[in-house]
Amino acid sequence: MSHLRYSQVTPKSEYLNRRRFLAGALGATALAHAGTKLTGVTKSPLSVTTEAVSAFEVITGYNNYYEFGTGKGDPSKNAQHFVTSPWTLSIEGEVAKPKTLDLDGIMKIAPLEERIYRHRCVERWSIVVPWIGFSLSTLLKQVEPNSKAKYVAFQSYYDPKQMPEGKYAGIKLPYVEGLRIDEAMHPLAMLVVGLYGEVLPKQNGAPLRLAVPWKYGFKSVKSIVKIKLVEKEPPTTWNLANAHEYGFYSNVNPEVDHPRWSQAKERRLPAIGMRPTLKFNGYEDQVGSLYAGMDLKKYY
Ligand SMILES: Nc1nc2c(c(=O)[nH]1)N[C@H]1C(S)=C(S)[C@@H](COP(=O)(O)O)O[C@H]1N2
Ligand SMILES: [Mo]
Repeated sequence: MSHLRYSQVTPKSEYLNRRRFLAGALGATALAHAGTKLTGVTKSPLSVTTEAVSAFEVITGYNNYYEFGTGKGDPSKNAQHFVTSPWTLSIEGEVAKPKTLDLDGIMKIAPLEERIYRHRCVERWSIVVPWIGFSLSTLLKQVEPNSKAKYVAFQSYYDPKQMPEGKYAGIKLPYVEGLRIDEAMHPLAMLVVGLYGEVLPKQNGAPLRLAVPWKYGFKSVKSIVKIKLVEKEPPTTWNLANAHEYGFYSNVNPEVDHPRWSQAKERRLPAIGMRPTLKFNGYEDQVGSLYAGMDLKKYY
């Protein structure tokens, strides 16, 4: 039912007309919310239900995406001409059935679900996002990991021509990330193709990004081109940049401070005031057992 193809989504012109009508009635902000609508999306029980979803303008206007600049407003400004179609995703490494997928193939990995997740950046801001996608585990099972597959490595797209600001980012690109295989197989770990009912905006990591809601935001890698099952813990961008400040695990934890600031509190954008940060970002009941017996100060 929601095995959507890009060709099956509501024609953009029709959607835009509706949006223009609303924009006329409500003012200019509604026009910013004019992406390609995704249909046949079901609501997932894995959602946060009690907290208010952050405004579209906040989620799409305040971003970290260093390939397009280091300022929070840079990605929404600089990523708009980024070419995300055609796209090729390869899933390879320690698997029985490696595959490469185009955009249609990516949209057909699994039925699309809306999941409202908290997103907590290591810099102490947070938002609540209605992501659209499916569990990463669905894709991993399709390629049949072998017994050597202990970790999953992710790689972002990088093209200095399309991403000229990346040269001044101060981090090594392409952006790379990783998860332990049991973390990657956890149903909360999500591959994301949309938000707020629409195809993922470029500044949020189109066409495909990760959302790992119990970890700091930098684990949720954007514009994914490669997923590789590997035997050893893979290198990760922020750990390479500063191993003292950013570990491989990076689970949200109010009890483990960043060397330069406390992680006990956070700002829920656009508010200024601070609220307490929850252990595993509020997902302890679901994911706590993954880390049973681990020293969370050592494996930060
Ligand atoms: N490729 C890539 N992925 C990335 C980043 C980045 O700079 N490049 N920034 C990370 C950080 S620090 C955060 S907090 C989230 C931000 O996601 P958002 O802009 O959709 O809120 O993306 C993560 N994924
Ligand atoms: Mo972040």
